[in-house]
Amino acid sequence: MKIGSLSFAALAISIYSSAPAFSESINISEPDFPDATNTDISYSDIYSADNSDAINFSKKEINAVRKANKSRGDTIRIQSKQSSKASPNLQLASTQAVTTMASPPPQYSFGNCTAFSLGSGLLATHEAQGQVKCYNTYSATDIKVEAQASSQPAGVNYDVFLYFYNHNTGSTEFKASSLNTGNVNDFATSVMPAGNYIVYTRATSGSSTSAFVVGALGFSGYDQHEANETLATATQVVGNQIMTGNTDHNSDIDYYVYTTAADQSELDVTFNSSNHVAQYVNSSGNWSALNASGTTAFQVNPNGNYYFRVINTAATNNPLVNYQLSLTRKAEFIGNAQVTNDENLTNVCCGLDAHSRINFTGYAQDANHVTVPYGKVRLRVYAVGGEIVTRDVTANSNGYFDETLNFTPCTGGGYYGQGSGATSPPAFWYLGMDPQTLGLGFFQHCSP
Ligand SMILES: [Ca+2]
Ligand SMILES: [Ca+2]
Ligand SMILES: [Ca+2]
Repeated sequence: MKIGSLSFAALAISIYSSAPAFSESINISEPDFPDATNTDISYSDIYSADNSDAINFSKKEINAVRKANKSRGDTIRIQSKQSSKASPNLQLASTQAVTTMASPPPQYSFGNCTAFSLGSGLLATHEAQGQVKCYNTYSATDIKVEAQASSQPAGVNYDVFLYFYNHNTGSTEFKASSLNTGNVNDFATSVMPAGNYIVYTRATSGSSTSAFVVGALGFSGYDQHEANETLATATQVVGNQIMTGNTDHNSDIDYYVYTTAADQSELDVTFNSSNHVAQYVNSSGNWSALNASGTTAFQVNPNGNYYFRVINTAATNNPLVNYQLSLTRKAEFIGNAQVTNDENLTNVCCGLDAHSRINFTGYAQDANHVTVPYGKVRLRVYAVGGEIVTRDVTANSNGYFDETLNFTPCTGGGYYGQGSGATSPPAFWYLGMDPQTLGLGFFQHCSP
């Protein structure tokens, strides 16, 4: 800060006990804009085990995808010239609010910035390359802010930077930037605390007397993973996780990056939503829709980063509709396996006897015996007469399954089978994912 540091520090201390003067105007100094690009993102090749679709994509291709994605059309309303020059309304805390933590910071004016209302925009120009301009806006509640510089004139590259003005410290805190090259739209998105937000535009390359649009939209119905609008800000996922989210507005995009473990060779992806589609990058370097139903098994490399994204497909976006994106390792074991029979037959020995059916319950588990949501397990019954009943079961979102297998009742009386051995029917009725440790024996009860 230039001059506001001391005076504003005093202001901050008393902010909830006495109202700041309406005319209080803060001058903020121009920050050092972070110019880091997203080229340090590493990608790994991904293969779909379902269709052997080899997918190779380069950083360049990813950047092209991101650039194309960023040309989407969020529009903002342009403020009238009159309203853009009006002083922001101050929302002053009362004396009684001194102990209320929920009180938002007051709205300030900033002497070297142009105020605009959140949800609207201004027409602005950059007349010289390298020029920086400042704008400010405000929200009395926590909100997801998307600052943008759109309708950039031909031949220029303007960039946008989004900051939060911390009224306790008097400092501006960097939140997001958008550095797309060329005169494409720039969107810088961040979830913000209530308070004052500073937007900068910079004529990174070129200039023009023609106006562009600068402003910011605010979205309140965001999910816990926001703001994840770019590959660089993708939500990190490891192990076995279900990511539940929504689209807070029509153009909300949710990026996720799954990092495989050192011993991982498969990534299982399941997606559920009535209003969204999940995508991954296909062999052409383009985003490709994931199967709408069921699980897609991708062959992956260890220690790789694999990107997914979710977008709204409903004609009218509904922030109340959640999606579920399940990203997991392969199921390799069954945990807490339980096998029961409700035919009220008499146990004959060391196992369970059944006449025509057996019920299996348990949890799908990965190689580390961690529960796998939507994990696939294979159940198998060996009945007398050489009958083998096999069923592939998909666990639910908790990794749990509950499945009954039916088999042909036998006649002739007596009992068949015994509870040992893993591969010799009919001795072994149930073959789990790990026959060495999960073997369970049963007897088929034959009617006279
Ligand atoms: Ca740009
Ligand atoms: Ca979202
Ligand atoms: Ca998002």
